[in-house]
Amino acid sequence: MTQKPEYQHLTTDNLPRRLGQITSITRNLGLETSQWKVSDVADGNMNLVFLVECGSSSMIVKQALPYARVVGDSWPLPLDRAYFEYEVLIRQARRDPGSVPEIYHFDRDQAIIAMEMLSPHVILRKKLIAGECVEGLADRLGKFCARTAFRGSDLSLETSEKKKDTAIFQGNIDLMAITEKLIFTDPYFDAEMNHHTKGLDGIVSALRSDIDLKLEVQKMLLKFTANTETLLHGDLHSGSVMCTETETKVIDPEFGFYGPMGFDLGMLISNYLMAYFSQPGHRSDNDLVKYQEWILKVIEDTCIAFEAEFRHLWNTERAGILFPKSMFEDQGHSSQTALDDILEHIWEDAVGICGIEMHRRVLSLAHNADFEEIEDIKIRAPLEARNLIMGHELVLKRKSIRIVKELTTMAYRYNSEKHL
Ligand code: SR1
Ligand code: MG
Repeated sequence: MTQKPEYQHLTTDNLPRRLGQITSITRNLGLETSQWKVSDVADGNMNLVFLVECGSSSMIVKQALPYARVVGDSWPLPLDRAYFEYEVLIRQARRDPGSVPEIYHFDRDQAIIAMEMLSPHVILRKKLIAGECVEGLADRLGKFCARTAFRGSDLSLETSEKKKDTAIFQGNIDLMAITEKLIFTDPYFDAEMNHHTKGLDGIVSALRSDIDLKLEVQKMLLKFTANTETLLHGDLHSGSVMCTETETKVIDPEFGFYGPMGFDLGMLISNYLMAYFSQPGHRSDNDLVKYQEWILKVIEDTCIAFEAEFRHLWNTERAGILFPKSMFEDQGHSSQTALDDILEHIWEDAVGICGIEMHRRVLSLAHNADFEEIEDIKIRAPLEARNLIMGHELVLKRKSIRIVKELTTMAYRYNSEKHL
């Protein structure tokens, strides 16, 4: 019996030797490994990422480390997160064709995924910080959230497929535990890895003293742990999206899990809101107003695209175990009230998640560059304050904020208020 080679992490030096005999890779890069140019382009919190180029060909090689890159080996993590990422990517490619990079090679034991190099795409967060617009962004991601939410749910899947798939993703234990801790728990007490900008102490302490807020956050956590409505990306922030001026792709679904249908939409809106609030730290008055208006319009249009696509799929593809046509249309009964109810429930969850994500990116371990790159903390802290307080209002009022316009109007109001 041949033994599987032991896990070994890739380096810019050993990568050509390690991958140079894999046909699906050499088909793209060629057999002349001495000509391969390998660069370390890791940028996120978790993994190794290499760009491999040969002439006009290129690909991305991603490898999970046995720990979280951002913290080091004191925080061990399973290599199998690469397996979950791969499994999500192939489902997303099926459920929303063209939305994710093409995969060339996957090695579960070595935790390696080799995939299409998206070029000249740039991480959306960088574009938002630089004040760049992306045509079609809202439509693309609104549809992505709707298609993956609907097509991975009991509205679409046959019961055995859904249950088997849910069982597979229940194995992504450690990454779900990170979300449970860093997103839903740590921001609300003085946890070890927390940090926040000087000047925010008063606001942070008020948030942590608000028992109603903590209760509502924990109710949302219960939904995260107990609802298996659909397969989610699980980490759909603006660092998990890559764009050109006109094209948008989604990357990095290693946090994939079965959970509430509003989760990805809520996290995405939250990251747009943080981009919105942080803008005064990145540009002058001249461009500021126009660009902030564009971000709010993206939020509104994303929700419009989500709803339109979800309604379309409900009417044309509803073949799963939930709300079967045999109980409604086939008997001449409309299912539109049920659809309205489901959309309302998705929206309520999205608003709740949105508020919680706004808290964790300012209080917990993994802050985002939108605020962090504002070096002057006298400018940064008041902007983060607006974000924290609006997050609070979103969590508590998520049942009464009925439409996206109410959310963007609220953001517009906070953007002109002084909370510090
Ligand atoms: C240690 S991981 C911290 C965060 O980075 C990932 O991108 C997720 O957002 C996670 O919560
Ligand atoms: Mg990531």
